[in-house]
Amino acid sequence: MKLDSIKHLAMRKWIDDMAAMCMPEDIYVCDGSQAEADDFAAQMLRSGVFLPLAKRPNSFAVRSDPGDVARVENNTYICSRYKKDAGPTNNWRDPDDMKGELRQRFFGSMRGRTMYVIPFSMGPVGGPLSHIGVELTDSVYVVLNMRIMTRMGQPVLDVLGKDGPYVKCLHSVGYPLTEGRKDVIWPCDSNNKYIVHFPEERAIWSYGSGYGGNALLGKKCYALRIASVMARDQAWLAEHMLILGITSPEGQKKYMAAAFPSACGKTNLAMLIPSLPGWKVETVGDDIAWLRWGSDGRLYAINPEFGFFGVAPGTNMKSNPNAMHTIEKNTIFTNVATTKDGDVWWEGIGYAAPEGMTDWLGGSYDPSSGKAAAHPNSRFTAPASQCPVIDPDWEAPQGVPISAILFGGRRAGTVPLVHEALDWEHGVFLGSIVSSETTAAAAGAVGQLRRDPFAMLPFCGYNMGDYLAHWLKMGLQQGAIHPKFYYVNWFRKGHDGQFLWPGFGDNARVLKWIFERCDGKGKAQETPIGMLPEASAIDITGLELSDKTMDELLTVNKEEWLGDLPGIRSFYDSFEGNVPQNLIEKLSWLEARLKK
Ligand code: GTP
Ligand code: SPV
Ligand code: MN
Repeated sequence: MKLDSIKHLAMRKWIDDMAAMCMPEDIYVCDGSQAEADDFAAQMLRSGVFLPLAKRPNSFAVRSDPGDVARVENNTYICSRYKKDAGPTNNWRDPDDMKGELRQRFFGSMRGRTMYVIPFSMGPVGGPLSHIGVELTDSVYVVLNMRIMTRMGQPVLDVLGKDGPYVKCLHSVGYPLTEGRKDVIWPCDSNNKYIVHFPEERAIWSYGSGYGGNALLGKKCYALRIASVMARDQAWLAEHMLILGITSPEGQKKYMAAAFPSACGKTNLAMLIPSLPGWKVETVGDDIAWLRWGSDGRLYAINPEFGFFGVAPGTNMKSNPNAMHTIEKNTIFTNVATTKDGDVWWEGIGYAAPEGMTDWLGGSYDPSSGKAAAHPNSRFTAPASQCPVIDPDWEAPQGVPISAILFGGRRAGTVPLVHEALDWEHGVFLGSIVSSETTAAAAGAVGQLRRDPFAMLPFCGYNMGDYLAHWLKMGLQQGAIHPKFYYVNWFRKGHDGQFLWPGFGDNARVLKWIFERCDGKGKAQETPIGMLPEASAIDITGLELSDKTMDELLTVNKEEWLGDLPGIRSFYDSFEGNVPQNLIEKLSWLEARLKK
């Protein structure tokens, strides 16, 4: 579509201004239609960026630049007016200084390319909990991924009308095609990445990367970092949470949300097939939840996304068959290995690597090299509607009512399989002390333990101390029917270094206990850290788990917990008085209980 099709004059002016800076050869407004997407895909096939996959209709594989494979937290900035509003866990720069520096980067950055205008809605178009954004990008890969991940195109412009509010998202891969410069498969400026948020202006400027959360700006940049600020201002919550519906054999259904850090099991839990007969899980979302109190006092959640940008390695017909079916067609694979017969492959796909594979770097795969064929953060982008267990209410504009909120992370020790908070305030405390070992979802070392409150450490668009205060305040809402809070850990290891808990479909056994607890049933005993299931309360029929293993999974090791407290305390201290007093007192309360 031509730029004239935009009736929103302020938006036109913004696009003109950004184009004057970035100097694209052309501007194109995306209508979001299938025909348009087909044209783009054909263009990508012709240029060799997309590799066709004979085994999967309308699906493609893409290899990124090896220097652009994950989110870059060191290059991610929250440019609020005051440094204090970004807090100690975010990189901060003065917004004007940063704009000045970025203008130089964006100056002429789209030369020789088209600037695509992507109007997108986070949440069902026009829904009461939905919000709109417009991304300007010089990457067709981004356009095609955004079309899967968000509701995109003309219907969004229609909702905006002549003057509706939207978040301004500017993205350039930073690889202008100036005279003589040839395009490459994965253009980027990998040594000069900037993922920058201006929360007061509700704007995002992203430069130099084409990968995932760095470039698909509706996802982490908007739906978490900018939305968390909107949510603080407007009394709602923008969270790094999956949403699932779970139905008991008696036909009773509850919805649960769960916050786990990146690559810690959200997609898997959201689509799990319970190993317990008669139980059913359905998916509302796998990564992000926007929550708000409903008029009936319950907490309602929507999934603002339209697709899944899921971790490929480890996904197989045993661990996550629903994901495997979701990605049978209409899927973009990034940084996986490809097979001779036109399919994809990754570590943990469930069968041996076929002969003659090409690895994620484009070389021939040598199994004896010890190197991975797929990048550990290789991903699939697939429409949520293709998930065989997508929840019938996954697009309900008002959301689904949440009965339980789970926190979790990768902890080899200390944290038991599951424990329950005593109340909302204790629940917020549990969320605030989540810690997890780092994964390949972000550039940097893997396996390092860090504190990651609410799995939001890299995604909170303001001071995390204020964020915790916002959570406490949300609980004070008059007439609110509070969900219950849980802290789970699927990743506890035994002395042999093996996971103690089978995980995946067997996580339903823990969900069952949570379900029962929400109904005032399910046996629990009080411990210093909260309510733990009695050993017999977790249904392990059909599992070969020794009593000793269950014991290990469900004990509170006071020494280990006491060993964790100094780290929590110094994390709290780093906020220089900005962590709510109630939480600081909860920490002393926990210490006293552990020492008793
Ligand atoms: P992001 O998309 O980065 O936010 O990740 P995510 O939280 O959705 O993680 P995902 O479900 O994709 O899982 C990441 C990795 O953890 C995959 O390799 C999974 O196979 C593995 N995993 C998921 N659930 C479990 C579990 O219950 N136990 C074990 N041992 N591994 C799991
Ligand atoms: C995460 O890192 O939590 C993701 C992947 O979900 S990305 O979209 O790259 O942020
Ligand atoms: Mn995520």
